Amino acid sequence: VSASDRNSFLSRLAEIVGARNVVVNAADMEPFLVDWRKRYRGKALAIVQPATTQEVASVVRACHAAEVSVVPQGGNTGMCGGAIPNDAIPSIVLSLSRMKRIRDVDPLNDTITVDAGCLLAQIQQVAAGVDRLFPMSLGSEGSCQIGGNVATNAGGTAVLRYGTMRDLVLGIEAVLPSGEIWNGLTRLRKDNTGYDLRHLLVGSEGTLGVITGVVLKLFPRPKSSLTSLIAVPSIEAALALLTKLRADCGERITMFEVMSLNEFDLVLAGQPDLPRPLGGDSPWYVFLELTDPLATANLNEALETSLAAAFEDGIVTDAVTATSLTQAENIWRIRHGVTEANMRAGISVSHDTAVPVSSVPDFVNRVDDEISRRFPDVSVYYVGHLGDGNIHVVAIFPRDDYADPDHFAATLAEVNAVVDEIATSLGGSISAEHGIGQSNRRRLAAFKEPLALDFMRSLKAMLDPTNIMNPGKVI
Ligand code: FAD
Ligand code: LAC
Ligand code: ZN
Repeated sequence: VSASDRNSFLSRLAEIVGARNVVVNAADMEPFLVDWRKRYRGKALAIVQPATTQEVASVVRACHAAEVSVVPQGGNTGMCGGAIPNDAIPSIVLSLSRMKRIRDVDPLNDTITVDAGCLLAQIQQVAAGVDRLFPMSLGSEGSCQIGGNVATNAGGTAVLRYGTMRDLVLGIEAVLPSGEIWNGLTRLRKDNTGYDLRHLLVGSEGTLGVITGVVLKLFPRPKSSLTSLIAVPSIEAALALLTKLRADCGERITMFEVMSLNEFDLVLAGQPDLPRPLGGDSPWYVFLELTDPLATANLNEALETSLAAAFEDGIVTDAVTATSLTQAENIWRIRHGVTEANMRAGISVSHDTAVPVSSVPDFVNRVDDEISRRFPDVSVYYVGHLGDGNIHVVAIFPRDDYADPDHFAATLAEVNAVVDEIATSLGGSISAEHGIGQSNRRRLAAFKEPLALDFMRSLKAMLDPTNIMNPGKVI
């Protein structure tokens, strides 16, 4: 872009959103141009921060006219570099962070309608304020945005009971690559009027449009809840426990997360203020939450009965149930401390595999065997959402051994291939909840059915013929 074209483009943007909302200064742009793990760094002509859907539409049209691509960005907490420009063509980062209005709360319809830039935690709080629950729960909830959650079809710890983001969205408003505003903000629970554009936008990672508003489902707020940390001797035992608790407690199980001992130790080593809730070492731990809408539900008794039988069967060796909110929070802090702990431990690469729940033990055992045999200096840790069959294999490469970027990249590709091939042989997916972004494009091309890839490309070409929306991501 010539300097004069660039200047007239930037003035046009300033006319639309106001000069102070077009950031061009390098230092101010910096936080928007690098992902939080510092894996990806990009360039942009500007960071543009519109305040309304109309402004987003005008910005997209201006980008069209100037042949500049649009990279939507929410809280920049994504795992795959999707919100960072990849420099192939001149880009702007379109940040939704000024769009934080709660548009409507309807407790009778059990819905909330919000701007896409609302923080996830903000929506949880507004829902609680009308005695409802918005159940999406992520370690990043204080900084990720609901638009980002929809664009990545986020998962998290409550999927077992409430589903992924896709299951929680009733309506979407979006600015399409053409600059047109699609008003799909329906508050309906049933609507069979043809193809559903909403489901195309969920998980599209900014490649099919800018999500500007969403309608979300609300649920009854649990009045009883219980958190327990349970020691189990193996991943097989963890699965047997899940099966037993499902039979005994049904839908009261809201979270059932697993962690290997080495990951548990790693988190606690980095947070000396956190108490170790159980003495001794166990190969695996289960993080359990039970909830019930009844204030009088006796969750403790239900769990004790189940656990007593599980002890007898040898699938549980120890357990502690939180007796205070602080104790419960401290248990969950261990679960949510994983990502930080991994970053401290070395060059960490977190896989995001899904396999059928029944195949999780097979998956874990095969990955363990293959990686320890072929890459003895790479340590493997596990954490994940067992109830969803979604296990994060965390491979940590010692910084000293992998200081050479080419050596790291080559070994990483081999480790990825091991994990992906085992997953695929079990009918699994290479990305359960984090998405594709920049990181996983090659892996997607290698493991997705060619017909499905062709279909995705055709859809993209139809909605975005000039490829201005987040190019170089997903496909
Ligand atoms: P960003 O990172 O800003 O963007 C992500 C992608 O969405 C990009 O491709 C971007 O272009 C696109 N996008 C963002 N906003 C819009 C929009 N309005 N319209 C169109 N496209 C848009 N993820 C999970 O699924 N489960 C977890 O358990 C989980 N735990 C995490 C824990 C921690 C500590 C951290 C840091 C992250 C975790 N994540 C998890 C990943 C991340 O928080 C989610 O992917 C989240 O949904 C991203 O939201 P964001 O607003 O930060 O999006
Ligand atoms: C988790 C994120 C990394 O489950 O998805 O902790
Ligand atoms: Zn996860």
